[in-house]
Amino acid sequence: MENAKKLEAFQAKIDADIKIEPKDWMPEKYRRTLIRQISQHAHSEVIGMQPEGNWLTRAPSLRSKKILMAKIQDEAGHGLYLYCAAETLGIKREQFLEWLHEGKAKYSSVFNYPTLTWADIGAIGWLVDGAAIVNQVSLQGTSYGPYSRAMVKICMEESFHQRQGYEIMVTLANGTKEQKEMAQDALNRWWWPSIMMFGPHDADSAHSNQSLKWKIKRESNDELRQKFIDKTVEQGEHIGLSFPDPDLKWNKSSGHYEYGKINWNEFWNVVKGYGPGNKKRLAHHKDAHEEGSWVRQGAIAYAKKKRSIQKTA
Ligand code: FAQ
Repeated sequence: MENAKKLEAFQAKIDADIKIEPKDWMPEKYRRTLIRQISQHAHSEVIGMQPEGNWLTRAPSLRSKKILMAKIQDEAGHGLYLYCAAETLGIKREQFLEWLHEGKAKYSSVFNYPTLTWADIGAIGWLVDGAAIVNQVSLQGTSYGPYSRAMVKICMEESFHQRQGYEIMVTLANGTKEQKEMAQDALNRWWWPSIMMFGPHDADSAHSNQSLKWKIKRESNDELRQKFIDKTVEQGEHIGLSFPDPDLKWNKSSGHYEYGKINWNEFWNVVKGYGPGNKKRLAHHKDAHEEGSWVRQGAIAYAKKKRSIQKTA
């Protein structure tokens, strides 16, 4: 009875758009859903540095190298905000990493694809960050306070990322025949994985109904996917690129683009760990974590020392 009353009050708060804060009462399933989603989001930001990091030493100019380096550092920062937001739900960061390394936690499917040419860096910024922004702008309105506030800061940086990617695509599309072909090839390979980022269709989405009711998610997977497609197709066509979907067409009466069938077998295969880069991405993360242990030990020792000096001062 007590619990039913608490649940009712909780839902009333959500319905009134009042943010839920870490010390507020929340249903255990709400807490678990947030832990899953926010930590997976954080892992995506961190693992997402790998495909781009692959091109840091081969960026075609000092300018493009500086911009890419700044962008990748931003992604690390996003991961850290998100781990902090997830930690407010009572789980330690070490646990999140353990779940990731054991394959119990996911990260976005899109980061399991390889970056074969410099144009892929353009395609990631334009498409992957473009898709991420659509999702994250929506998540600014999520009901959990720390997640919502992290999203506000992240979105400001993410729009710069999308522009740096599009700028690379514009330059290549207006360059030599070979450069334009490179841009087209990158779009061909990244278009479908970017669309898949939004997750399964609404009818097959296990968590959407409850997450929408609790306003953890503010729009459904399909609504967000459609928004992304509607705004991105024009950008591609504007620079003379074509999309690898023969069924993509503008529907005047709905005011949206129609698109072809998504290959869900490919999506689930990647999600389950059998994509082109899953093993490599995870192995690299484990190695980097191991190699960085001396930094963590040093930081902890420094913090302890500082605390003890402050106590005695
Ligand atoms: N990849 O019931 P739903 C970025 C899983 S950040 C892998 O619809 P939900 C920045 C899902 O976890 C990109 N797994 O799930 C950047 C669930 O499995 P589970 C990351 C996926 O949570 C750019 C199952 O399928 N953004 O890119 C995927 O309600 C460039 C059923 O699905 C976020 O994480 C997928 N794509 O909706 C960084 C945004 N989709 O957990 C570097 C926050 C679904 O029960 C470079 N997350 N699954 O085992 C969300 O908005 C949601 O979690 C969704 C999925 C929309 C991803």
